[in-house]
Amino acid sequence: MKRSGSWVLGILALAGCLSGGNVLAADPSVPAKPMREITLVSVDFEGTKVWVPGTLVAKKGDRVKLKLINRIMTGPNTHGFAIDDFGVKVVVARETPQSVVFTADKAGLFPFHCHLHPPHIGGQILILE
Ligand SMILES: [Cu+2]
Repeated sequence: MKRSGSWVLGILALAGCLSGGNVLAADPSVPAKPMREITLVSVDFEGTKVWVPGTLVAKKGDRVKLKLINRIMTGPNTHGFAIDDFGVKVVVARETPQSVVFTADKAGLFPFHCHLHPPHIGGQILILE
């Protein structure tokens, strides 16, 4: 008897986990379109200004929110962040993080860069089909 009782408990626990997952998936507060949030930091790496990470990934149709932080402590107070293919162009002051949202409405590999300083190393965003 005791053995079958623990079976029942095990099945109930499993059912609870499964229904819990279903409840979360059906939660109406979860937006239909995912918002993909990515934080980028501009740093000085041994004398080279670079946005990190250098490669971002999203899926076509995603809303992409980029949080941009300028942590370069020397030189100009501002650095730029631009993705020309998506009309993104932001100036980020050292003490003032910025956020920008855009829709990844086309797939492909698109460069981003600092539009204020051409030598500042940018990167790329890969939008998957
Ligand atoms: Cu720059």
